[in-house]
Parts: sequence; C-alpha cells; structure tokens
Amino acid sequence: MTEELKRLTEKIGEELGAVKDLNELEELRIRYVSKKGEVSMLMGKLRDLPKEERPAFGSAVNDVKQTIEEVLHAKKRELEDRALLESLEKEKIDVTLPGYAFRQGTIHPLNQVIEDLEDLFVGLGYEIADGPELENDYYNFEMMNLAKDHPARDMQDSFYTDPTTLLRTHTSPVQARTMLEKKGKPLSIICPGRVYRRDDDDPTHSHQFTQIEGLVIDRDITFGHLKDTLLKMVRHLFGPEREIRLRPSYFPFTEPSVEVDVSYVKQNGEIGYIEILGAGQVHPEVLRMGGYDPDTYQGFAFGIGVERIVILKYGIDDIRHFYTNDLRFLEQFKGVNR
Ligand code: FA5
Repeated sequence: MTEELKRLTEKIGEELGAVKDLNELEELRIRYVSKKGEVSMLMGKLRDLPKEERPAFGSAVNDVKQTIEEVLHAKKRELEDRALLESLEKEKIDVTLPGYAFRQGTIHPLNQVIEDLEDLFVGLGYEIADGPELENDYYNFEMMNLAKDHPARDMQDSFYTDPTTLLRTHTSPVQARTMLEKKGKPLSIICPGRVYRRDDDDPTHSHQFTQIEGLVIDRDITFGHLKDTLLKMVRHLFGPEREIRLRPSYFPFTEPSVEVDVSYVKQNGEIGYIEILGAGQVHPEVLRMGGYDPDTYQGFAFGIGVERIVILKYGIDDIRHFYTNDLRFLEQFKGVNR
C-alpha cells in the first residue's frame, strides 16, 4: 500500500509539470483530491487492511493528501501570477499613439434660443413651467376662454386623438394648469415647448413648431409691464437698437390683445417690422377660471414662436431646416450663443 502511495505522489509530480493553465490544474485537483478522487479512493481501501495496519496507513494517506494540496496550491499561485503578468503585458497602453478625434456636437439653434431666454427670465425672477404635449381640450381651449364651437378655434386647427384630446396648439394650456396649481397666488412663469397645428408647411410655417409662453399674475399689473418686458426680451435677443411695434389684435384669452413686431433693417436700408409674437392683458374670464379674482389680480401673457426668432436672428430662409437634422446646417450654430 505504501508503494501505491509513493507511485501516486510521483505520478502527480509528473502531471503537475505538464499543467499549462488553471483549468488543467483544476482537473488535476478533481482527479486526485476531490471526494471521489484517487486519494479518497485509497482511504476506502483502509477497510481491507488488518486492524493494526490501519492507523499508520490512514495517517500516511492524510500526509500525502496534504502534500498534494500544498503543491497544487503553490502551482495555482504560480499560474495566477503568470496570467496577471501576461495580461499586464498585453494590455499595456502606448500613450504616444495619436488619439481618436471625437466629433463635437452642437446645441440645436432652437434650444440655444430657448436656453438664452430661460436665462434672461430666470434672472428676472420667473419660474420655468412645463405641461403635456398631448393635452385635454379643456386646458387647451376652454380654460383659454374658447368654449366649444367658439369660431376662434378655427384659428388653430388641431390634431385630435379623440373628441377631447389633442396635440396642444399653443403653450397657453400651461398657463391654465399653472394658475390652478398656484391656487390664487401671484406667479411669473415662462414655458417653452413643442406645439402642433394643421398648418400647411411652407418657408415660415410648420405643422409642428416651438413656442415660449410667458405669464405674470399679480396685483396692479398693467399693460406698461407687458410692454417693458417685451422690449427687454427683444433687445436681449436682437440687440439694443431694436424697437417693437404693438398692433391691436384678437385672442380670446387676452383683452386687450396685441401682435408684436420687431424692427429690422431691410436690404435697401429702410426700417421694416416683422411679427414674432402674440400678447395681451389676461382676460378677466381666464383669471376667474384659473382661480383669481379679476378685481384684485391682473396679468399679462405672451406667446413667442421660437423658430421665427431664430429665422430673424440668423437670416434663415426656410423653417424646415430646423427639423431635417442636416449637419451642414446645424454645425453653423456651433458656439453661437456661448
Ligand atoms: C398663440 O399661439 C397665442 N397662444 C399666443 C399668445 C399667448 C397670445 C399669450 C396672447 C397671450 P399665435 O397663433 O399668433 O398665438 O402664435 C404665436 C406665434 O407662434 C406666432 O407669432 C408665430 O411666431 C408662431 N407661429 C404660429 N403658427 C406657426 C406655424 N405654423 N409655424 C411656425 N410658427 C408659428
């Protein structure tokens, strides 16, 4: 039996020398020292020995098992060290190689103007409000003083998904939602967002475009506050030499209402005016529906078409450039506002 033990130890020694990786080493371990391995099998033979030989043999098998385990463990360390060294060697980074050039993105011109106006209005104490694009008829029209069958609904022909749900036609429903949220407290908000109308696409109209709504409600708010705010905004956007012109207009949710034009120098040197937004004093009925007493509170509101601002600011000839993601167009706005 001791002969057998000796042979086994020698055999493992030889096989260990041929082991090349951790998988092979594991196979060896299983073959010899696992529960069903050869060493355990030898233990099983203990029963066949005369009683007096058993203790000596048992202890010899245990010694062999321990020696084998130590040798396997040492080999495992050696293989692990070697693998680590190999991977360090393989994964070495050559810092002298030229790097990859990443293509720098640009902020979309519409977003640049939105961010610019957000900065201006937050600086004036306004909050930024948000609302859903798929809107309920009630907020988009009724709370804006456009009852069902009101003829002025035709001014904003819409995409309905069911009889009471539509893609919002303007950012004004965010006014309604914010008034209800503020529960009669004074407020100053702007809300940028996408809006949708069944307009035919042409160089200055799109069926989907972007607006920024502004709304201020407080005591003693006059038309003068609106005019001053609009002038500040226009000069911030286009430069201190610009003038604005207010033309009487009609919106069911404001009274009086105006359309606002901004001055520009025509190619022949004359001064011209272009319409960029609608505005007015909040209609008493809209205040009432929003939870404000119109005898105590007044407000002003405005709604700007962001595309029209960018078109005017950078002399763009077609609104559709904003939506086609042509990099040649977009890359011209790299760093314009920052
Ligand atoms: C409105 O949408 C009102 N809700 C604005 C308003 C808000 C008035 C608060 C008073 C108080 P209007 O339909 O005029 O108004 O649109 C406002 C701006 O959106 C226009 O001046 C224009 O710049 C832009 N606009 C309108 N239709 C289109 C379109 N199809 N494509 C691109 N821009 C458009």
